[in-house]
Amino acid sequence: MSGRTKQVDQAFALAKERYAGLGVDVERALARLAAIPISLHCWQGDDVGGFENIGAELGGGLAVTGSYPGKARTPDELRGDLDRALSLIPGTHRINLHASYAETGGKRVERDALEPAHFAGWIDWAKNNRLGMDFNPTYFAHPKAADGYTLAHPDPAIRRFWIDHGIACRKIGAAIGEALGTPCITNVWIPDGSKDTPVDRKGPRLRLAESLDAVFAEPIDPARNRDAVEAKLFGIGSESYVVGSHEFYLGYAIARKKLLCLDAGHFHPTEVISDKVSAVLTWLDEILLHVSRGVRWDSDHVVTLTDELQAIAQEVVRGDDLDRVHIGLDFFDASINRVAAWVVGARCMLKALLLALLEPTERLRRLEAEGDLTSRLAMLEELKTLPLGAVWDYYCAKSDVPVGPAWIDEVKRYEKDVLSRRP
Ligand code: RNT
Ligand code: ZN
Repeated sequence: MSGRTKQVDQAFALAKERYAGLGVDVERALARLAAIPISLHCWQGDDVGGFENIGAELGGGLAVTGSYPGKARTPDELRGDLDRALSLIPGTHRINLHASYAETGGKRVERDALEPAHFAGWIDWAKNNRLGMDFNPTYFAHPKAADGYTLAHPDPAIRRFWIDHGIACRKIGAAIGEALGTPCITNVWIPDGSKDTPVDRKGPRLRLAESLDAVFAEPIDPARNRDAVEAKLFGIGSESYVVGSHEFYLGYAIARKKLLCLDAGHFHPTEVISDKVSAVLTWLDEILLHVSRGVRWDSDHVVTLTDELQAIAQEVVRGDDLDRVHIGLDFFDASINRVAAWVVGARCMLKALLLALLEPTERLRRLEAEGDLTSRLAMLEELKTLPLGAVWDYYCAKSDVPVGPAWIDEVKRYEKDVLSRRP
């Protein structure tokens, strides 16, 4: 066990007693935590670049700022960086891949012609590392998306191209799920929208519904692939109107039995997805989360242990919905070490889940039911300073990943030996 010291063990033993005093079974919480996969988004490793080299701007309202050295330039580099990040995150996780990360052996393959074979490198790697994998069609960074419209485009030929891309991606998703023995969540997000006030808000939405129906026409075994749709409030260049808004996709997901993807940055700044989890799960079987951190806007900052992150984890755990909520990360920061960004975000997500799993929820529920709102408030605040850190350290040690800030040294070493040698 890396980093398992007498100090870690002793602190854990004391913490365990402390939690037991509140009726919390720490070992059970850790066993549950170990079973929760976090889907690590490949695009943090190369600033959403992908490997197509078609010279198109990122577009789609996506913007990555910063120029920290060492970004991955090839699939092998990206997988190497992911390997390093995963070695610093306790538990068994998943990788979230975009279609633009296909390996086409130097040949130009159009997005509507992509096949599972173009992802064989990723699938083999995931298999060897016992990772599950999720997938996303890429509806941006492409000449046919340059005017900001894809599945809702007024030109039927452009729509057809993007429908075929969606169809190809679901087949790739199914192949991934089949190969890895765990369903692939294939998430559709499109940038379609308009910078200034449109006259026709209805037409594009009707076209989007029709295009989505065409993408999803072929039934696929949910044991292999499950479809998700991701809404958004606004983007750079789509400030006044987004075709795939929250109401649009919530309705679509319910009507067509799809997963709804809730991205933490895709709502009004005072709106939170933690409150939406139980609301949408009343009507949907499963959802996908894109856990992100907006700062003043949908800025996609690295996820940290904020109140909202804790609230998201609480909602999933308190609702006993861990098997209905798929947790993925979605942020991109090029101003810091990119491997560290993954590790910070994933470790924070796991800490938030552990915090929720260590909560004496039954006791809190009882106080609430009895109308003792004074004790509920007081208890919730007392819980915040319980020895979570001692339990987390022990979990890291037991999972063979560095305890506490020791992982930073590992990333620094990797930066010196590997990342800094990338021109
Ligand atoms: C964009 C969406 C989407 C992307 C990724 C790269 O606003 O959040 O999920 O971040 O597909
Ligand atoms: Zn997202």
